[in-house]
Amino acid sequence: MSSRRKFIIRSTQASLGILATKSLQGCNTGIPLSTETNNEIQPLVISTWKHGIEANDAAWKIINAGGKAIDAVEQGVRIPEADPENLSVGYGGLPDRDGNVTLDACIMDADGNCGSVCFLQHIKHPISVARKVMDETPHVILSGEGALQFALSQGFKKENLLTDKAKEAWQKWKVESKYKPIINVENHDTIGLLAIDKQGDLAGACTTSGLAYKMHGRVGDSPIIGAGLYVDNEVGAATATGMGEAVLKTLGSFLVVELMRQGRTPQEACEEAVMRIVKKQQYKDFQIGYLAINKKGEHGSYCIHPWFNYALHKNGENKMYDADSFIKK
Ligand code: SD4
Repeated sequence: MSSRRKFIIRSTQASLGILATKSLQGCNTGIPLSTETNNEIQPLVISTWKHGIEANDAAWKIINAGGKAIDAVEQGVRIPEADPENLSVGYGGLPDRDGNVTLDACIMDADGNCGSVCFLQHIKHPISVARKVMDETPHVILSGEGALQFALSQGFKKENLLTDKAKEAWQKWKVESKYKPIINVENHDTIGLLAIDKQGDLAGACTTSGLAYKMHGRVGDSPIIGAGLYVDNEVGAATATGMGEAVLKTLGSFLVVELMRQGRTPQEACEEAVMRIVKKQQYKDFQIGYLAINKKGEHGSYCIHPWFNYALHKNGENKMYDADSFIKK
């Protein structure tokens, strides 16, 4: 058996182990809170995948203290960005096929301001560079070398982001060099985090090392406003995870928010956005997961394949939930 294949199997087993542990810890299924209605402001934090629990905690500290959603989302996603064990975000992210860790991130606030960096190397916290793009420049997106130069000019430190663990995984991949994204495993763990603060304002952040072993220079959906993330303070917010190309082709997060504007619930909007992909693309080969919230504090989630999960911090609890899926378990 090839070492790449062994790696995939090991990854799958590890992930199943995580899922088993999660269900023992009381991971909830379905979308129990998504149909509730409430006229009062419901502060909340919601984010993709299991690393969302710690990210939500950091974001919630700010929300709970009366802080702004935009600060909460930035601080929240910095937690997985700094975690060397996390193979898909920031420091420790799996590299492209040439061994370079290249990062994508974006952030958006309640006033429609946004900032983004893509194809950024050597900076541990791309989300904070994206925030600086938003706050300190007249632009929305900076990329590659220009984004790096900007980050350095803002006092960010140049670092080696390729950890031994990620390097080892890449070296195993190189034995076969087959580009085949594995659903829910290895390639899919972007963090997208959405928040409502006590003033009722929304914000979102999305950050990733992108698809593992991608072509050098590839940019996914995560740093593209409207694709990986969108926030409209009158309506709601959405974020995406999974195969970025499919989200880019449908401008998924913008679509979800626009569907909510037309009266869909967050759940209905996420389902429709997934259906747009399912109808036209080879959906069996990849995963897409959407998360959405509206102004009322209702949320929704939907994915193509089972096992996309998310963390929701609301009403004093921070818990994992499994999203409903187009393909059933
Ligand atoms: C990308 N959407 O670069 C990202 C990858 C991802 O969970 O979300 N992984 O295509």
